[in-house]
Amino acid sequence: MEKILIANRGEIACRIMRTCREMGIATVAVYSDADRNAKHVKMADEAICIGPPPSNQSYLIGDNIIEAAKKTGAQGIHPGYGFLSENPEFARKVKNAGLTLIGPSPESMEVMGSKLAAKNAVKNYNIPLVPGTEYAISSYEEARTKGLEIGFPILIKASAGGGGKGMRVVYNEEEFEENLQRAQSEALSAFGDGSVFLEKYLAESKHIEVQVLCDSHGNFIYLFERECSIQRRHQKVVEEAPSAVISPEMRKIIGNHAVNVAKACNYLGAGTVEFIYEPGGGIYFLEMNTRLQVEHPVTEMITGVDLVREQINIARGLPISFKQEDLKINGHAIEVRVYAEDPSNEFLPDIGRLIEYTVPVGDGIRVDDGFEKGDDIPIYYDPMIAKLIVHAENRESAINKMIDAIDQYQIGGIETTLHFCKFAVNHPTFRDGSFTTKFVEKYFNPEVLKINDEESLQLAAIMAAKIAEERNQIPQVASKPLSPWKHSRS
Ligand code: MV4
Repeated sequence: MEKILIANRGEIACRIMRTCREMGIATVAVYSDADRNAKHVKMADEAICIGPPPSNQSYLIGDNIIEAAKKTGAQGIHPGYGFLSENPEFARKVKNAGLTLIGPSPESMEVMGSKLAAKNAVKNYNIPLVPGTEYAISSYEEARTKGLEIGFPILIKASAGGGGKGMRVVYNEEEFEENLQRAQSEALSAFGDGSVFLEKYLAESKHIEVQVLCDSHGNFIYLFERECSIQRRHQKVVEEAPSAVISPEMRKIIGNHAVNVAKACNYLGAGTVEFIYEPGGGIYFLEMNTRLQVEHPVTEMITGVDLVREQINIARGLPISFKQEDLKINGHAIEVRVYAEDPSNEFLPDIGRLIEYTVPVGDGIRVDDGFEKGDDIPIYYDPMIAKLIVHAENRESAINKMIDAIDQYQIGGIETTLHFCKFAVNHPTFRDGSFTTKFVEKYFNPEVLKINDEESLQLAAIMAAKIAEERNQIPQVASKPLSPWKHSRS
């Protein structure tokens, strides 16, 4: 494999190209009309336009992407995350075109794409599952009988759902039947599959996931866990590795569970096995994500492994470059996601031009981004513009480094979630590790960010006074008025 097409955009396309370059592999970018001048296009050796801005007319058209690979002579396709990355049909088409998809087989994607099929696949491996049904509910009578056995609160989940889509919490029998019907019809219209199942709802729990790598030589390796409990509407905000609450003994146990889940679906490449952990209770397998994840850098920071390099070598038929015994956890890493959203305005996407953009620098600071100063943030895609990752010798130093890095990060022209991220990592509940997936709901309201705003206002007042002082000493030069803070949306 000497040339790889990256079937993605933004930070992840840039991230993948960085490793390709280090490996001496040529890169092909694909782009929509909205991304003509994007960073990932400039970074690539070659670039091909695959359609108009909406992703269902460009980044989601598998045939056009395969055509672009053939035309440029790329032998491999890296799908990144999102878009076509977990689409078994696309994986099959890539194979049939004589190309290599850097990812698992279409069969693995199919099994893990269905939560019920996934639960069935792991049956013989003694993997702990949340109390619930391992089959689709066919009638309310059946649901009621099973539900009373499980006990409220109950979570109704769509088998074909993912990332929190198609979930409904039921607190008592009275609201059960209506919620069941709603969940089934929502699942049918959203995924074309109305299958739903029941689980005991673990309200105050932690999201723990284990990174795995599997090669074609029978090696299955776990690269420890990440904790991603701080989420907002199923969008992760803060991720870290390792988790503050997983003991070394438990780490081994869940690592082995994760490897067994991967074995159960004949997995190949990089994957993530998701668990839910109830502190003081159990830890249970939820689902497997058959792609490279957004938060993979925190695992790279604590293990020293380049996951994209391993993915590419595995796709080439090479073995993983290390053994399980070679791995150890080095320090602590935290990632925050920088979204072009306004936390004080219900997190509405804030599009516009990056008129100021300076990334933090320093030892153990990594920024994975897909934009440059002067770029316009398009409205058509995910609003995540960058990931800020820090690595330090322990968790407390990592938190402090993150706060310092956030303070250094300068973004003007659009609102971002950076303030919100600072609020989260600086919160006592984050610092002491006791936070759960309820963190944002419990502790966040737009008022908490105003404290920061007042600080900035004070700072702005001091700076304004200083500038006025300088202007009295230096002859004034006429300049066009330009607000550095906000650009019109036109
Ligand atoms: C759960 C759960 C509690 N109990 N399952 C959400 C996404 C999907 N990957 C699995 N998810 C969850 N499954 C049981 N039985 C909690 C979550 C969950 C969550 C739920 C509500 C609000 C935010 C959440 C964040 C992470 C996980």
